[in-house]
Amino acid sequence: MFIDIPRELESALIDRPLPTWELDGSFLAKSTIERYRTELTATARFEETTAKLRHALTGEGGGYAVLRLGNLAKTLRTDDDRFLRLATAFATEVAAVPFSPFPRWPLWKDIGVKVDKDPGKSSGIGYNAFHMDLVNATLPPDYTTLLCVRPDPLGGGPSILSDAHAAVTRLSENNRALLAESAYHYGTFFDLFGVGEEYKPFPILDGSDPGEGFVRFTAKMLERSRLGQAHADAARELAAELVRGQVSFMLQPGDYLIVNQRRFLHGREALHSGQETVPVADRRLLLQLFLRAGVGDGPAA
Ligand SMILES: O=C(O)CCC(=O)C(=O)O
Ligand SMILES: [Fe+2]
Repeated sequence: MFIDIPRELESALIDRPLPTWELDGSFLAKSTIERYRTELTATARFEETTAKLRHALTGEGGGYAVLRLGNLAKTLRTDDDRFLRLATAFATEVAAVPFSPFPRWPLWKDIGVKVDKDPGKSSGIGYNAFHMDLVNATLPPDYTTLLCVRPDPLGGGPSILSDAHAAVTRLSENNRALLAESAYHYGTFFDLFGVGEEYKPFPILDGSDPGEGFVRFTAKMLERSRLGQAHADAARELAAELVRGQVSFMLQPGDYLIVNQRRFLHGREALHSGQETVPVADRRLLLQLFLRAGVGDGPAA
């Protein structure tokens, strides 16, 4: 699931600066997607690399990929827009439209480290349990993507991933039946674009095939939502199966993790203790971008 960029593609990409992107509402403009595509499809080994990426995300047993953009990041600097444009161009090759569900945020959203925040939530320092992003929206992003600018300098915080449908097949029929009931809820829903309506309460399983429907789950609800006993127990079983099937790895600078939310759930182990001693500017930093599948027919919202 790790995809290297061939050397000749790397050097071609460094020599081919992409223009600034434009937005159409909260979606990347179609004209930008077309422009990036024309610029890059002519580049040696680009199509072969993006085909690998699509296969990793949607092929049998697949559901996530890490595109290793580290050499490009080093040459172009991760805080340079040129590098972000390339990452954005790769994202569109997933056959998806990048968008920002948060009207007040730029297309790429910072996930830094905040020592005062709920440790189990985004940018907290603790264990970030298995979840899908925007779980309580009727139409969550098809893909969530995380670009690593800086890993935890103290060496913590490996990413965790688990095949959600595989975990579900290991549950008892009784638990699966409970998870299919509209008995779950999580979080707040406020001022979001392109992800449908608030879904509350929702069923975790909706009976659709792997790769089609979501396993609409966040283990964070076990601590933070009031759930009935039987439904909570079934959700706890699912959380345990996700952990049993997990893979984990440390994102390196320039690694671009793309997760197909219809197949895999993601999370992160705790950062190393002592974050308060690390200057803010040196702490772990990721950039997050969401994708809506279905290119060609414009933004599906
Ligand atoms: O910090 C990470 O690696 C994951 C963050 C995450 O999943 C989120 O913010 O939704
Ligand atoms: Fe997440």
